[in-house]
Amino acid sequence: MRNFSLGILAVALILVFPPGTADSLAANREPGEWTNYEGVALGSVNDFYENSIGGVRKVDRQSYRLKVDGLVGKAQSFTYQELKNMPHRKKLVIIHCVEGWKVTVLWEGIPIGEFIKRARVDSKVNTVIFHSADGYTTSLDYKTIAGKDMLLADSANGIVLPAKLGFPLILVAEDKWGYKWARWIERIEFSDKAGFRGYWEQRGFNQRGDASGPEMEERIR
Ligand SMILES: Nc1nc2c(c(=O)[nH]1)N[C@H]1C(S)=C(S)[C@@H](COP(=O)(O)O)O[C@H]1N2
Ligand SMILES: [Mo]
Repeated sequence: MRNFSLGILAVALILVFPPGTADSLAANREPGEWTNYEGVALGSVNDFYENSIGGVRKVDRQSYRLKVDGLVGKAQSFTYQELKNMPHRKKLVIIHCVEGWKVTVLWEGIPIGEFIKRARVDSKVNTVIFHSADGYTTSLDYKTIAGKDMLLADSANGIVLPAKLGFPLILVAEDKWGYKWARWIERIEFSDKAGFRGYWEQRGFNQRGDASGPEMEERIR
């Protein structure tokens, strides 16, 4: 009788709490994270595999400044509060890392066009270089980033961008490999140095970084 009841209990527990269901995934989400957007299931900010060059940075909200400079008519500096007050847009974009994982996230942030407008970018500019608090750098072609009006996101899945994902700002480098998604951005440099190679690009990763294209540079050996 006793073994029988235990058996029933075990079956009942498996029925109520099946292993590896949506519920156990949801339990790993940060409080307040959206799970769906316009019918699309979102991943979680906790689905990222942490692999930063110098570990997660904790950027101080009060002393933080975003510098926008280089070949511009008027260099800019923004506090966190000033960034929050700028126009924001939402975009649903999947991030793909060369290591083989991807996450679907609803990003919200400031379109790069807002910075281009305020800084009055020079016509000689062909490259945008991102400088991050951990010394990381990466660059994107100016026409691509301006054409897609890429976001500098300060929010992911409806919550404030977590430190792990790059608080206060991550570049939502849509259609580009994860290494183009600069996190903890503290400087946006408008440049004419198309040959500038960032941290991973110097180590052989493809300069264009198209997620549909090669991971490694083919010409550099
Ligand atoms: N500042 C900074 N940004 C960065 C990185 C980094 O090390 N430092 N890593 C890049 C890489 S390789 C990826 S895939 C994405 C996500 O990084 P994660 O794999 O550590 O989550 O952030 C990108 N942005
Ligand atoms: Mo990556």
